Amino acid sequence: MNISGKARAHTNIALIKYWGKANEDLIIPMNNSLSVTLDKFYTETKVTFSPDYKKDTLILNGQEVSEEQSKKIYRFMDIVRERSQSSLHAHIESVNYVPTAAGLASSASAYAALAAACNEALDLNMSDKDLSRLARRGSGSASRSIFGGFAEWEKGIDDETSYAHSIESDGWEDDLSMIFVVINNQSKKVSSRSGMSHTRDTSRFYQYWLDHVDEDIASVKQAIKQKDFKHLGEVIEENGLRMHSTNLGAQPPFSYLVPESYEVMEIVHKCRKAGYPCYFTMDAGPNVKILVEKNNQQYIIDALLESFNEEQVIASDITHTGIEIME
Ligand code: 2P0
Repeated sequence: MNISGKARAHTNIALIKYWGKANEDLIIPMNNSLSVTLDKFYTETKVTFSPDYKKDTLILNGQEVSEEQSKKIYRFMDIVRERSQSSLHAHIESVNYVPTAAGLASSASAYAALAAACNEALDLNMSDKDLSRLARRGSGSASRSIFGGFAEWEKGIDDETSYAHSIESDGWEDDLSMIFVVINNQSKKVSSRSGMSHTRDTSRFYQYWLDHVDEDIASVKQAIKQKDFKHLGEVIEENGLRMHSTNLGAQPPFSYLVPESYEVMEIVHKCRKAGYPCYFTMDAGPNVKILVEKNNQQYIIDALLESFNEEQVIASDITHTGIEIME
């Protein structure tokens, strides 16, 4: 007998960043984080369990993934088996819907979709909170992709207490969008997992980061309540830069940002000066994401297109939709 489930999860971008783990095995973060969930980028995953399967297999975008590259997935499936007291292995088919060549595939949508598909297949009847806890075990940021709109991941102190929830926003996200500027660079990538671990362990600026992140979370929540875009933007821009500065304080230091990243930041500053509020944030790579009010979106896009080509500039709405069960 085969049992299967299929789910879709959207990716999310942190406005207040998760950077550093208190527990590497359980993926408990050092600080709370807060994100928006994007309409345009998502993952659809079908999982089928069967006594006929002797191991887990993963097909990603139509291609079988090697055992070497599936280790995180195997570990995650072991957690699912333990949680569901099942010994069945699974065949997983996953498709990432991201613009071609954009390189924006995300472990956040991947593990959120996989957690929800397993929940469906194995009839686990998990609440959103428990789904968030499960998705977190695959990748920390996946805990937030269970929810649409704004979501906060409460760091908690253990597996039980570390999960995300949505933040009431009175539909404000409908007025906002995010513009991605895709910067292709050749430099060797430091994974977010190793980057955050190295920074937590060695950065001279890391304690400063921890000392100020709760204030940032509180400020963002207040800005959402008051629908105060300027306040929101100023806080998220500062928080993102502060995260990147912790990497500069690591020993040895490193940076995800490249000259084109700074070029985009400069364009954002110019747009603001011209009276079009918009604010940037960057993650574990050189791409820049710009939060903007929808009515100003086109102005910012036009400004970016003076320096970047059309494939590099992609706008996405923020979606209300959290995890979706598909069949
Ligand atoms: C975030 N990032 O809050 C931060 C900001 C990147 C920069 O979460 O080790 O793939 O799997 O828990 O979730 C990316 O890290 O890391 C990330 P793991 P994850 O979105």
